[in-house]
Amino acid sequence: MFEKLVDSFSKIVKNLSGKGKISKEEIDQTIRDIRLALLEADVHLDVVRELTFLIKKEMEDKENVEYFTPSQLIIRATRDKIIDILGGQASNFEILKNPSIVLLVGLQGSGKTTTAAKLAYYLKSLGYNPLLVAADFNRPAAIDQLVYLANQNNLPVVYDHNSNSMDIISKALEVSKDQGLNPIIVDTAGRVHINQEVINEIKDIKEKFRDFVEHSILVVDSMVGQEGVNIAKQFDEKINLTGFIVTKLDGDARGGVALSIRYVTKKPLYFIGVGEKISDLEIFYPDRVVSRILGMGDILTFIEKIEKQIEEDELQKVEKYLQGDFTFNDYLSYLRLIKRMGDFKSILSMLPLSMFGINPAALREINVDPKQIDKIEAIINSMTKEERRNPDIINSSRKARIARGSGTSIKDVNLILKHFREMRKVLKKMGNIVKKENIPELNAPVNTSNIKDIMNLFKR
Ligand SMILES: Nc1nc2c(ncn2[C@@H]2O[C@H](COP(=O)(O)OP(=O)(O)OP(=O)(O)O)[C@@H](O)[C@H]2O)c(=O)[nH]1
Ligand SMILES: [Mg+2]
Repeated sequence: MFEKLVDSFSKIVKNLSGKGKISKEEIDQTIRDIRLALLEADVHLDVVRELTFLIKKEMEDKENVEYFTPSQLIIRATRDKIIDILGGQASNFEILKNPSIVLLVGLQGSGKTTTAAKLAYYLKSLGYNPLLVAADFNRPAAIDQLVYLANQNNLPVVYDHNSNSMDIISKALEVSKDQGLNPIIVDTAGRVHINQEVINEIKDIKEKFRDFVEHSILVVDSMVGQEGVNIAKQFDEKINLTGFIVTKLDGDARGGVALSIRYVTKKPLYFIGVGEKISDLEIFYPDRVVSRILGMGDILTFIEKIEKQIEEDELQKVEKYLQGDFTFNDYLSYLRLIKRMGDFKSILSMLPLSMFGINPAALREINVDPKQIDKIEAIINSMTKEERRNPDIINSSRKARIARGSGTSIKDVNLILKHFREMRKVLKKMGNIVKKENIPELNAPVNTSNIKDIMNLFKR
């Protein structure tokens, strides 16, 4: 799985290794190589466009160039941006209803029946008592296939060759109630193409059992390549899916469908099928997938070390702020740091908060919207050098000019000024406490609600 990408990326990195600096042309060439590598691995065109755009931006970022060599930069950018495209973290497959129906749908041969059994087996290992339902009345052998898999693995299954999909699901609901089995995993009929018949059947099931259907999962065969994403999109538009499982990744050297489905549909890829055995179903972990693709453990570790160093450099800056030396330029680099790190948590962990009796865990919920930061950046960029150094000179006519220049409103500018002043005040206050007592263990009181208010500004 992903062998093609592993191969391409190792070549791309090899081309750059040993280089201390690269030209604009070399960046462009690298981006072209990445584009080709992704396309050859069946990654969807929309995803290829977005990824190459983001990776290029990251490679051209002046701050990055200061810290990383070109080959490190490319690995780092690729790692971060693919993880972003994949949604960051694994999507948690939750069963909240009781009874809960999990519908598995998909084209013929995509792996529905096998996956139904695998999913039941997996959920059983978590402590659930799942119930399988054979609701594929298209092909008589389909029912036998599920029953066989269920019996082999000690999984309860409801079936009846002389029934139909609606009745068998009703029956399963009764069994689930009588025997305390949940969730109910339904194997549905596959078709060669997406047609009205298959759509109607699923729609009818969803309608009739609407109180219980918690998941409608499309099972997609990785081997169908780019087409898999189109199938996913069409199914989703017609029957509103809750997520995906991509199968047969073990036999596919490309694997682009698994990398594209989430970005294109904005719905989670919960699991991947990685073999024919009952246990060959894995949670889709974006970071593990990316480590596998890049396959460069030692370089990744080295990059993490540098990132740590950057954090330490930032910590030194914080000390400067604590001495009251805080201008809009600092504020801007603060914001950029926040944007780079994605949220406020990392910044908070760098501030010696516990020293001031503030529990960093209490602030864990705070997140920053990067779009909001772009807006604040625009405002600061519209200030003159003098205004940035000494914001107290910003009067109403200057405010109007700044708002116009940044395409924002005076209200926005006021909000940022207020935030800046409060931040400066708090930093100075922290600094004074450190200076006065000169011992780190002190339990100095600081008004924590004030800090929370400031942090909350970013939440809007
Ligand atoms: N290698 C591999 N084979 C898989 C995987 N998932 C399913 N298969 C195989 O793919 C074939 C088709 O799987 P099924 O589960 O029967 O597919 P289906 O969607 O139920 O097919 P229909 O009922 O005919 O629509 C079987 O031979 C499975 O063993 C996987 O993750 N890896
Ligand atoms: Mg089947």
